[in-house]
Amino acid sequence: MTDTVLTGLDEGVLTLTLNRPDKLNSFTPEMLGALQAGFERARDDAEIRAVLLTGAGRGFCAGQDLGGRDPRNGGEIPDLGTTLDTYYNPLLRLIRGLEKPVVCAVNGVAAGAGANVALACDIVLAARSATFIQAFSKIGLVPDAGGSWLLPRLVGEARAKGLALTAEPLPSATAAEWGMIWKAVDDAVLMEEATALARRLAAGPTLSHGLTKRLINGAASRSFDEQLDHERDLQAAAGRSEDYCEGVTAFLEKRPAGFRGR
Ligand code: T3D
Repeated sequence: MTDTVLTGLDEGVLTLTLNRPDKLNSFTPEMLGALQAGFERARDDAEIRAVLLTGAGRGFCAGQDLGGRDPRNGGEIPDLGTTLDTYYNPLLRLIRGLEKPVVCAVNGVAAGAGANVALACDIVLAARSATFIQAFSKIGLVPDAGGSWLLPRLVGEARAKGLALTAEPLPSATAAEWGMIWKAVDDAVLMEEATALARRLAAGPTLSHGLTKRLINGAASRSFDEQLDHERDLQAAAGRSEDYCEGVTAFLEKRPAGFRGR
């Protein structure tokens, strides 16, 4: 892993920090590769029971590094479908498919694919100073990184189209009011709150958190009937976990549960 994404593992939480602050952490291929490697590590390492994603400096992420897309330098513009296939889509699939909670601490502006990577995380906290910008239309592109799927589901079609077509910055407090993110918090306490939340989740019943994420991620594409069947199947699996036995025992013994994530 390179220093464009910093990593740290503490109390079961893998923290991934986007680290190109002078360019508002805009994504280079190297950085996207490093981020993908971080999420693969989270998927494969049983010690990791939650991920915390954030950015260094005053921005969270300004999307694709446009320095690498300069049409003036005579070079060929890459096929953007190929870059999505190579870099963004595998990353988004990893984040959504990871059966462990992913908390995102949006510390400043989140634009383009940067906004949509944040929205793909499970619980998004944002600093009050942060804004979300569907910047794509400003440069003649369409929303990507899952945004065209996530946005209408999070905020409804009218607001999704408004955000995507105008590229107006949405303040984090409004994003929270609209249900686009979990909450907006004072800048000074963002990392404290996000870290505490990620640690709490990492100490929780990881298997059931993963199954819950699977249920909710897929709910929009299933009928009510299908979802009831899916709940039945996943509840049966959760009911066979060590953490379920521990949870019920702890309740009956009137003590806090000591979940082990399996
Ligand atoms: O290409 C593909 O593979 C397809 C995938 C596309 C996915 C996408 O994400 S497309 C959308 C790309 N992102 C944008 O269009 C956003 C561009 N940035 C901005 O509009 C503004 O920077 C912000 C609204 C995000 C923040 O504005 P502000 O005024 O707070 O900061 P700034 O002064 O514009 O930026 C600070 C520095 O970061 C500046 O560098 P400098 O001049 O000090 O050396 C600026 O150039 C740099 N920066 C910001 N965003 C990018 C960037 N450099 C490269 N790429 C960026 N996206």
